[in-house]
Amino acid sequence: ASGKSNLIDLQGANREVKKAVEAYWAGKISAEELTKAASEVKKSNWTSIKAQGVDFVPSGDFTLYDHVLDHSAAFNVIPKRYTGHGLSDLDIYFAMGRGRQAEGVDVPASEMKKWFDSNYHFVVPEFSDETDFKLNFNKALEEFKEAKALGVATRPVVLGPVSYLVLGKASKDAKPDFKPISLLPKLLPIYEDLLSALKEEGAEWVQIDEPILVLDVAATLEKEYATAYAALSKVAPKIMLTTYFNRLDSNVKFIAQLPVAGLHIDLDRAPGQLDEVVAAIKPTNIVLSLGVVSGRNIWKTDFDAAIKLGQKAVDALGAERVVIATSSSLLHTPVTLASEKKLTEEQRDWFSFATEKAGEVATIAAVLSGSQAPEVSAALEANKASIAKRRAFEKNSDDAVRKRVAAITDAMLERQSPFAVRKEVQAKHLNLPKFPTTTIGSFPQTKEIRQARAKLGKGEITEAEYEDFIKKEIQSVVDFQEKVGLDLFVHGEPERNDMVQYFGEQLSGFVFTQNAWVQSYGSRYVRPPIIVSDVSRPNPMTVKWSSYAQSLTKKPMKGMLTGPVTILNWSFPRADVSRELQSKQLALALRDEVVDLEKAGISAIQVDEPAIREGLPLRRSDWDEYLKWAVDSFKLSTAGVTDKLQTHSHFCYSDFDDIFPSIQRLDADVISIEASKSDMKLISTFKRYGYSNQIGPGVYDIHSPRVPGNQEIKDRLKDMLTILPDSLLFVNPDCGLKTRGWKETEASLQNLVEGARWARENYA
Ligand code: THG
Ligand code: ZN
Repeated sequence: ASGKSNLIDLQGANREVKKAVEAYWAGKISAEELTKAASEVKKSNWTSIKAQGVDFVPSGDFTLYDHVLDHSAAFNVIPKRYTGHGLSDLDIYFAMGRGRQAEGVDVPASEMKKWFDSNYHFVVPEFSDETDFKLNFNKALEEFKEAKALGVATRPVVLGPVSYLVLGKASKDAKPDFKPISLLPKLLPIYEDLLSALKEEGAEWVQIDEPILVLDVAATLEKEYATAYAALSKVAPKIMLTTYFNRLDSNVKFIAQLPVAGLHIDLDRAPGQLDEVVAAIKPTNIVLSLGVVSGRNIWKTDFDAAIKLGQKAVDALGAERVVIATSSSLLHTPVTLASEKKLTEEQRDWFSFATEKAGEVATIAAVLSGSQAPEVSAALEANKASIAKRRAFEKNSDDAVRKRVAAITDAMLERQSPFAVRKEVQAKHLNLPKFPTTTIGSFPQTKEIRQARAKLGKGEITEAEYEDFIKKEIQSVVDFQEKVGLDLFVHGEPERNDMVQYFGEQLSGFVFTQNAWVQSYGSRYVRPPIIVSDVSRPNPMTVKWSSYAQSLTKKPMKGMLTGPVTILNWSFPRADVSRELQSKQLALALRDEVVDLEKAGISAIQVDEPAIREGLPLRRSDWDEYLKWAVDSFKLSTAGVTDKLQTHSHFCYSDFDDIFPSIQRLDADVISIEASKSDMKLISTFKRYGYSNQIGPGVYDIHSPRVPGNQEIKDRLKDMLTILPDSLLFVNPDCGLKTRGWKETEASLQNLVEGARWARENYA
């Protein structure tokens, strides 16, 4: 067995790539300086991974924005709206990722989608029969050479042709029945050029990612896979066909027949698939790469368990046919534990970030190769001790919390009365006009707010001074909403950094990092908190701010919380208990908060679940189980109130077709959804299924600084009202305003309020 690791895209321990990219956008550094900064990060990745003892160091996976977008740029999959403006190739690339509005150019960003079940977003390629594939540049080759010049032999990584096409979508001008996969014959020659150039340059292996192989849809793509890999294997270096995030299931039958030299499987997510995969490839010469070190969590690998799996494969296939690897790209984990100065020794000993994981891969591989080296034995012993200590800690359950979870009843999940009754009660209590206007919760997080928080962190201002500052911010957000004439107010969330971080910090059972950033999209990063033990709420979390905000106005103030499923999905969860248990613990903590908010005089509370869709298992056969506990958790968190309390929820990026009955089952009084980009398709879904509660499909897209025109908003409302009953419609933007500036926020919301007034007059 030999070491290996399929890292993608480590962005530098201090977010060097983010900083350089944003500096480039701001015109502070040149394209050359950006390239240089990128090279530094690549160099440090290659050398540090190699230093950890990994044999197969990946290259070609580095990105300035998104690795799927890199393929689109390289393959000339560039929608026409981005060309012809005289932009450089680099600026076209960024325009596709984030849009561009400057110097007479006004193009929106391409659509982004969640990357499988992760919190990473990729830029969706757009295809049609007009797509004119060309190899504009060979990034894999360039980076292979760049690493070679530094003395590091690497294994280039590319996204495979079938996954690349299937992850994309038909462009707006494509003919109605167009399917991106129909372009495979046209795309394959591009891959052949790319791969044969790698072989000529001396690459022994290439890693070709085909993550689609873990989805149900792969079963319908057997022919395409056979055609593609028959063609590619003729010209490519040895192909390591790489899958991750789930099990291959029956797809393994055709996968084992593909002419590839290696197959990588995820044994972190799906350890149970090992026997079946081994049996399927045993008669072939395929090398099996075992993803035993998790690319998705931050827990130290249990070497004994990993070695057991590895030994099984070695016994069946022989050591020369087994490779040890991380389960997936390490894009989803922070760069290095070395940056964490505030963890206790005990906590530090539990974790392993990307760099440390590369070392784990090397050690496990060394053990399986029969190494007797003293440092290998020492690492093995140290791991045993760490794992034992963590297991001992895991026994410290919070009995009160466990008992409370065990005592959850069905009645606790239901509101006192059905929606139809609640709607009447709330109408009287809240006294909102028809077509009520509201926002999703956050208002612009200005530089001043970030600075105040930073100053508090550094001790440059006192807690009291910080609170005064936040109060002033809330006051000004309230004044603003009075002035614009909104109906249901929010306090603006100036006190929050990232919402998940904010709630995690106030709940017990979480641990925080200083620098454990993970890319969410482009130059945007999040720092997921880590759930390490049973979760509970020591004190009210938001009551102080919400009731202060309510005291400033006669308009109803919406309380603002993040839901249990989203907190779970956007944290690093524990690995020793189920996600269901963690979600229910979070739900009980939030339930207490919701009840306390009502007691404090708040009459509407929004519990956001933007991540409920992304947490959906990748295989349909696993959906029901997830949806049951996910929906139950949301209901548990919101159902402890009287009929007077109006519950809201918000969902981002939601493709609801699949999970509609679950959205209905949440039984929120009002939901707001991101609909402004998906052209009413989403709203039709609600019509088709007959959604019965109130709904606010976003009337404009907040992800861009563009101000929606007056008429544009009226047109949207008109469209919506052809589908939705007027008594159910709320009027709101499609997401929170935190990343926006005040200027466009004011102009946009003025138009929004005007739109609602117009609707009131015309749909009386
Ligand atoms: N929180 C978390 N995950 C998320 C979102 C979130 N995933 C989906 C979506 N929202 C992603 N959107 C963003 C938007 C902005 C930022 C990150 C993710 C952001 N990040 C700052 C940055 O990169 O500069 C750093 C964070 C900060 O300063 O607070 O602005 O809302 N968990
Ligand atoms: Zn949103």
